Amino acid sequence: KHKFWETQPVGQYKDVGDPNLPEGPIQPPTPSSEIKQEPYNLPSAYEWTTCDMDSKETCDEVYVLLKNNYVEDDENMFRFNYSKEFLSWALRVPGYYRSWHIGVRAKESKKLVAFISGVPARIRVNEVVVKMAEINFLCVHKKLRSKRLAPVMIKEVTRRVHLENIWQAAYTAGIVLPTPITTCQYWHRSLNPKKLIDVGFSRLGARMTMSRTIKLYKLPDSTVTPGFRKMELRDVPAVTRLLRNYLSQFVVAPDFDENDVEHWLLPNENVVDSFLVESPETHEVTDFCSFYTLPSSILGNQNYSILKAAYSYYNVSTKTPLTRLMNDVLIIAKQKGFDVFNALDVMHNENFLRELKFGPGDGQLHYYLYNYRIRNALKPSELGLVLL
Ligand code: NHW
Ligand code: EN5
Repeated sequence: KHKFWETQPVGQYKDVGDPNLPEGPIQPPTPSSEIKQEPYNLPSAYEWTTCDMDSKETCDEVYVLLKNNYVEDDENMFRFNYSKEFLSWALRVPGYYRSWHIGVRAKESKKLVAFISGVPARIRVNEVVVKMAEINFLCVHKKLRSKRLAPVMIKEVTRRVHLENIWQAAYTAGIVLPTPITTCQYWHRSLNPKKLIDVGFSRLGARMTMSRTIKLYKLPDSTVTPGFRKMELRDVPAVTRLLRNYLSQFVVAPDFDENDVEHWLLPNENVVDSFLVESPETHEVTDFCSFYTLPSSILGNQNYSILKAAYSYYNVSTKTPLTRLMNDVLIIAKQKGFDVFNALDVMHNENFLRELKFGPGDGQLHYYLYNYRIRNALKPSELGLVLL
């Protein structure tokens, strides 16, 4: 059934629940002399290119490829439209390898027709911190689909990750592959219900009018928690401590240091927004919340072309109840003009989703590890990792 994935060091369906298999790497590192030194072969009309994301032109080419060919919902009404600033942030992370930003061009026209990327990360699985690649933005131009190009791209990124002496990876997908470590549900909180209904993102509920719906989703004009403010550079040490302590309770979570927090969580306009609560009495940072900006193109609507979506990222509550913290973040997202606030049922998100009027979406997100077996599938609430 999975001609490619059957050959890869990932959890296989036949092994699910086998108590004799140990947790950890599925296969040992290949001796460096045995790592293939040349790239894999592409069909003869295509060639590999390393995408220099420092170059405006290259960043623009990747942006356009993804804008026209990346992930859509199951009814092809919306397509992710990651911004250039977002791609630059997501790919140029602390310690990144340029060689892991891999494109495929048509030899003749030099047009970029496919892409895959990896970035380095330290991810803790139970007690063990593992150096991994986070693989994302796998995309093949619509006209080149179903030609088995994706397996070649995956093998090529794997080879280049191995060359850096890294042997594990983490990735997510909307489709089921062998074998998820957990499956998460997308939830959506309407901020601009009229537009969401007009573009077909959402529907008028049974026995609901538009004006009742607008009233249902109304939010206050300003945040309510005393000491709630935007995160600043000087907060990096305190946020790192707060976040490391919080993430330590999950089975799988990133091992963030101050450098990582500065990159991933310091506010970056139109890319990532972060807020915290500083106690008005003690000036201690007690709570933290964040979201990233990922608009979608609206395919074939007369009136609207972009859906502005915010995605819940990392949130930590120690003093302010999580529901109150997230209500403040919804207020901010509404103020900033987002149409919808999305979240997965990871970490403690279950505790606020229903109360804050999120509803389940029609999409799921499956999480995977490459060359690392875990004993038992996790519950989404045991997962402390959000990939972009
Ligand atoms: S998930 C988003 C993936 N991108 C999209 O959905 C964009 C729209 N679709 C496309 O561009 C986030 C194409 O449909 C793609 C497949 C390119 C998806 N993950 O070339 P063929 C990520 O970026 C398998 C993994 O004919 P295609 C995460 C499929 O099961 N495998 O298909 C990426 C089949 O194998 P099988 C996927 O439609 C993680 C084979 O590809 C997949 O023209 C990558 C068919 O290939 C997916 N999303 O192109 C893995 N979609 O065995 C990283 C399909 O079933 C692993 N396939 O026959 C780790 C590597 C690093 C290790 C380091 C130690
Ligand atoms: C990860 N790095 O399907 C990338 N999105 O629910 C790969 N549905 O937006 C992962 N179909 O339910 C890709 N509205 C996996 C996700 C692919 C995109 C996707 C889903 C997630 C989505 C929307 C629109 C559906 C349009 C028709 C949806 C319902 C909202 C409603 C609001 C009011 C309360 C109830 C829910």
